[in-house]
Amino acid sequence: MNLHSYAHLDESLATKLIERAGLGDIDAKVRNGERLSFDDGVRLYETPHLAAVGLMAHRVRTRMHGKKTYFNINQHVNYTNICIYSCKFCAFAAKEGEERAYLMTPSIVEEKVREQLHRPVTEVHMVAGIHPTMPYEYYLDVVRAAKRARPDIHVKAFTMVEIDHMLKISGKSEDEVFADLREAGLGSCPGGGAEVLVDRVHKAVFREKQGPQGWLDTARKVQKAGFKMNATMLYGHIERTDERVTHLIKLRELQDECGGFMAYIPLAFWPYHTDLANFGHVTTGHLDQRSIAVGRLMLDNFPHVKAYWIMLTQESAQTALSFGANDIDGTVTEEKITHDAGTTEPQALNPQQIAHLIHEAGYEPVQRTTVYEEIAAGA
Ligand code: V47
Repeated sequence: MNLHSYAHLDESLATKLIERAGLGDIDAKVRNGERLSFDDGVRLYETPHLAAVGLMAHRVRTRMHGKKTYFNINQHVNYTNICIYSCKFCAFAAKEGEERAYLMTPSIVEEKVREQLHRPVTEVHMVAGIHPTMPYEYYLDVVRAAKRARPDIHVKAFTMVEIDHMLKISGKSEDEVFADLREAGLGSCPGGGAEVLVDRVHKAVFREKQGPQGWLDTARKVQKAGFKMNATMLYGHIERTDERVTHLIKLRELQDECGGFMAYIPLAFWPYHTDLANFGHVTTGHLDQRSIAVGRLMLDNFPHVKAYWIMLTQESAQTALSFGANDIDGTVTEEKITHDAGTTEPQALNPQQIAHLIHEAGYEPVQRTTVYEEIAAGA
């Protein structure tokens, strides 16, 4: 039997397993490239047959990306943890005057980026709390500082919550703010702050902060202004299955309209030191893999699904590559948000460690830029 017929055998076994799981109708849609419905999404989240869901997602991933698994060499800078909001899931935020509160001046941000000049970093990822008093110019200066330290770096910064805040305090039109950000050197936006795009969850765990409609409206503005961005979902706390599916469908609709999303990133909730610490447990391996797989299957118009190793853990992120994920994020360097909430993952991985995780799982590591251009090995 040659390799080709083995592949056939695998395919027919997979199909049989999916049919036995009672998911043949969804599989037929996936194979024909048909869009999955809300009810399909709920079934994918609720079926006990996780392997069948994973196989379907894996087929989609393979169709789109083969064995390629993307990563980048990046650095995180969380320029302040001082935040006017008190989201129940967040252990990172602090109030002014607290011992752990900090604020980086633009020159500290510049220094942080300079510290990594000996590494081939291509992206700085900057998100932070919503500071009560820093003026609009501060945000532009933070971007300018990163670019001053490393002019060729891609600045991926500011969640929709931060962008909305800037729009409000700038005293300028939306067009002017986006022009200022572009001129300062902003390249794209990360996908944080979406949490779960459903009013019930918003009221219960992040009521003071921008809600579902606000996040979507700001994302629309950002994409219409020509910036690419990512989208996340914070899962594994109080959200219900139907709410997860609603979240995915809202993202899918916005992508149909604007097309500016690059990756979907399900973020596993870490409860320690948060107001939801009584949860007492982290997400399960089952829910982690299912979140990746259902995201891949529902978000038929998203090019990439990212397994963010810091929140998933390296083990779960590696497994996720066979459940629909085709990206594992990057080297990171000095992550604070998940570490404040209790992760025991390292602060950073080097490119060799990332490539090892990907290789060992049977995939091909491909270094990318923030916007998914491939960087040739040794470049
Ligand atoms: O917006 C906060 C989440 C986000 C916790 O776009 C928590 O490439 C888990 O969005 N447990 C920030 N999650 C991180 C983020 C991100 C990370 C990596 C890559 C990209 C990208 C985006 O983290 C926040 C919030 O949704 N978060 N607290 C917690 N205790």
